[in-house]
Amino acid sequence: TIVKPLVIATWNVNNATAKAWEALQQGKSALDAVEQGCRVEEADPKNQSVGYGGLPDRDGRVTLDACIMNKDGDYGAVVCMQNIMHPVSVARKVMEDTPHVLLAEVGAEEFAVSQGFEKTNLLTEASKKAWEEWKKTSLYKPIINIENHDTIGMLAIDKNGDISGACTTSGLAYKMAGRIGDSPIIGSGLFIDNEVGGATATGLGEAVLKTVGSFLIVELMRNGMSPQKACEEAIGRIIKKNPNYEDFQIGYIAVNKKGETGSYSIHEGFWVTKYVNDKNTNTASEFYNK
Ligand code: SD4
Repeated sequence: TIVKPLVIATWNVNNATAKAWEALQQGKSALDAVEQGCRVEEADPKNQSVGYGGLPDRDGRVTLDACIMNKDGDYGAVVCMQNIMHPVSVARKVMEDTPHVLLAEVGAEEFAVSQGFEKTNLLTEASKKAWEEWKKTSLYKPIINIENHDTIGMLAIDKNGDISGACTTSGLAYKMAGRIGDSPIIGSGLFIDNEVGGATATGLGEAVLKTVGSFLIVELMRNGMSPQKACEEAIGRIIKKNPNYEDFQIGYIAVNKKGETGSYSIHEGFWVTKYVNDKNTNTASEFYNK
């Protein structure tokens, strides 16, 4: 049996999956659903890893990364963009209304403004305070599951059985200026192949980028692995290549064409939100480092 519609996302993001589910119930596409779902987290100042209220880089600038991918394998992304609250929607515009797939920094921001997006100061008082506190030591050592938590990666299957995905983040807190993570990069933070399934990542982007994690998961599923086993294998690659894996967290989620899902992380503490059969549930992911 094929499970549809379905929404699955990284971390505890019930409002976001509920919004995506609502879109699917209205008969909208999986693409609309993931965009609308991700916008909920982008607008939420309490989520300090995404959009408005995101923690800034070392110099106090909030720079956003996001991407989106549709059922036809089209992709759009923005990287290191400032002052625009909804990078996932700008990414969709890049995909649909430009001849390109990836726009960066000022170019992305100017494109967004040309498309009617408003400029907003994304640095909230709370995030500014956290940054000022951080500056006292300027120690760069993210704390697993605490700092750099809550990047949203979302996958959805609509009533036609078509799959789309999106991923949006403010990246690692106190990153170097210009640093770009895995989240907006095709195949790393997100990959969709509508014949096979989709995958998305959260955690230390550098480790995901080096193993092209989401593409790897989709290819493993293409070769017959379940979403769960494919996530485990992708985490296994990271463990093998990073003797210091104790120091960082990565979480993957995946879905296949049948609507089977999986998730796996290096450490305990990674949560997954799934909306299916009219129920929104949070599940603690299986993890490697027991
Ligand atoms: C990054 N993967 O920029 C993102 C961070 C993240 O929850 O996932 N935070 O590396």
